[in-house]
Amino acid sequence: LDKTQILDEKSMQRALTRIAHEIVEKNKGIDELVCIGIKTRGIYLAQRLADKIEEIEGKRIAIGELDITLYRDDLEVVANQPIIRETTLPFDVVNKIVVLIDDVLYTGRTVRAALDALVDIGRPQRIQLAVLIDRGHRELPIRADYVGKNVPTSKTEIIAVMLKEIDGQDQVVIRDK
Ligand code: 3GP
Ligand code: 5GP
Ligand code: MG
Repeated sequence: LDKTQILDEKSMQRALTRIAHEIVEKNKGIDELVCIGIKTRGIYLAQRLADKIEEIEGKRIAIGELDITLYRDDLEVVANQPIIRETTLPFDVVNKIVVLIDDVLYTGRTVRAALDALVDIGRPQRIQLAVLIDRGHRELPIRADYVGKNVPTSKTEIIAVMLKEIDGQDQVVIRDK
């Protein structure tokens, strides 16, 4: 099983630090800004970005969670229709600038489902997307505003995103399934 490291702990931290700065710069501060993490690892990435933004701006932004389940047989098959399982948003999204955060962007269907859920809840002023890895192969007209690293992949490759909070270490590796 061939594995190649794409990000180590340091480079992951640097990528997240850069994205935090980009978010603050693009939005000219953090007024009305909220972060929403998508299911497991996006939630930890949202917390880390909020930490970094707080270091930069001296103020904490609100964080929410979206749990999106994909109908699929296994990891190799990303099915057609992701559904929203649980949503924890301790704030009103109306007129907010919402930054959605996920670990990996692939077909774009997860993000589309997240957008659907969001606009059902309320009408944000603006929605942006931040991902740690963009692995290509989009099946919908969706792109990220903030990208940790673009990683061209074949469809048979799998990107493993490991975060200290759940995996005991920070790194991203690419491997063939
Ligand atoms: P996450 O919940 O932290 O995002 O989908 C369950 C987990 O499996 C996800 O973790 C995701 O990182 C991981 N995963 C690895 N490869 C794939 C893949 O090809 N498709 C999907 N949907 N998830 C994958
Ligand atoms: P999409 O809906 O864009 O096809 O896939 C995005 C979701 O599927 C993300 O939440 C991500 O966790 C997961 N995903 C898709 N491909 C990969 C991959 O190669 N590695 C990991 N870790 N997650 C993936
Ligand atoms: Mg994910």
